[in-house]
Amino acid sequence: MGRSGSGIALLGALCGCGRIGFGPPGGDTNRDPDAFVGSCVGDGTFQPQVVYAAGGAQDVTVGALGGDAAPDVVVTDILQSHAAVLINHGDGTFAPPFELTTEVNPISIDVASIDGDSLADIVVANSVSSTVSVLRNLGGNEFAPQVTYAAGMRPRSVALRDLSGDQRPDLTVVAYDNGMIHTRMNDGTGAFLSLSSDPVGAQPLELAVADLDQDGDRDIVALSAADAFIVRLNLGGGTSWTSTTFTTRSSPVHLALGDVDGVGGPDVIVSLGSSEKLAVHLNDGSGAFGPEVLVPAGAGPRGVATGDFDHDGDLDLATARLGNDVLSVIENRGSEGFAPPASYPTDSGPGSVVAADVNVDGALDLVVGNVNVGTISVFIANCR
Ligand SMILES: [Ca+2]
Ligand SMILES: [Ca+2]
Ligand SMILES: [Ca+2]
Ligand SMILES: [Ca+2]
Repeated sequence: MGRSGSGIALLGALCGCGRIGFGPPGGDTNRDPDAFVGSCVGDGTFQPQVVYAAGGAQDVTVGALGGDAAPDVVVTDILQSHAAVLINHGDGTFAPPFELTTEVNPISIDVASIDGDSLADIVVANSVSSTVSVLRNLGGNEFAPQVTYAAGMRPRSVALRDLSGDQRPDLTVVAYDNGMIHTRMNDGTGAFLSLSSDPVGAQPLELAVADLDQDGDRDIVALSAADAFIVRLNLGGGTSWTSTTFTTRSSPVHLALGDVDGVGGPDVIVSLGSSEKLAVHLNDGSGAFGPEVLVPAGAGPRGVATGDFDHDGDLDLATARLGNDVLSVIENRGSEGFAPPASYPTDSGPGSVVAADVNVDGALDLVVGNVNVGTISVFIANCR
């Protein structure tokens, strides 16, 4: 990785917010670089990809599906209408996938335990069917047949996160065709209640959930194809919300949240599909976001992940670059801004990326979904 290259100190110039660059999170013990449990201190670089056939890879995520600490991988196959699970052997290598039937055009996936046990369950948004499939994990790599719920017109992105505060994850989708956000609350047993609906801007592409105003409950960001993102602040209980629209640059395609400057809570990171940039919008601490700071990423960025890959206490960025068949890792250099991207070859058509410590050695690894060929690329972190 080009640690000796010139940093890109552009935040002060473009953001106008009075900071020179992305500073380290001073005093933030939650991100203490010594707070890992394994023996590996990542150096910010990665081994070459290890490719696994997955049957499809429209979207990829990770979760504790197998009951141990090693994250397993779940993908959706948008053409064959199934999800597929790749169980981690425990060392960051993966068993062949097994398939779980969904409805038509599963486009987005998330995992969490919906019923309070230790096994993560799966939810999938089915675009053409306009439903969400819930796939309950029975243990032993067995899943119950899908239970489906109506989910608006062409749901595009799904999240499984607690919004009400009862520690049971609730179901939220954004529906592309009619610009709505829909939520179904978890009844406490893993079943979902009636559909609530609110406008969320034209052609919503993706949603992400985090506590944006740092008041203890989870809020929502929805990315709109109309060059904007919509911030919905939870006023309590997940039933009453404020909604504010922020403008970003053209051709937004994917969204991530992460506190890249170490202050003010989670910031918004948007990948700009037809440019060579990521747009970072800093959170002022109240869930309001500043103008974009453009971070060079290389051509055609799609999915974005955040993580402290070099263990220096700040969040770095990774993006799957669909047109170039590479994963780019972008080091956060604190007050010097972001380093030029370091790129690693993937399989054909990388569209999504997720960070997780798949070999359980203490350093975050990266898993990329390659949509053209239905494979995943696993990048194991190098240790210092
Ligand atoms: Ca909140
Ligand atoms: Ca921040
Ligand atoms: Ca870092
Ligand atoms: Ca690792």
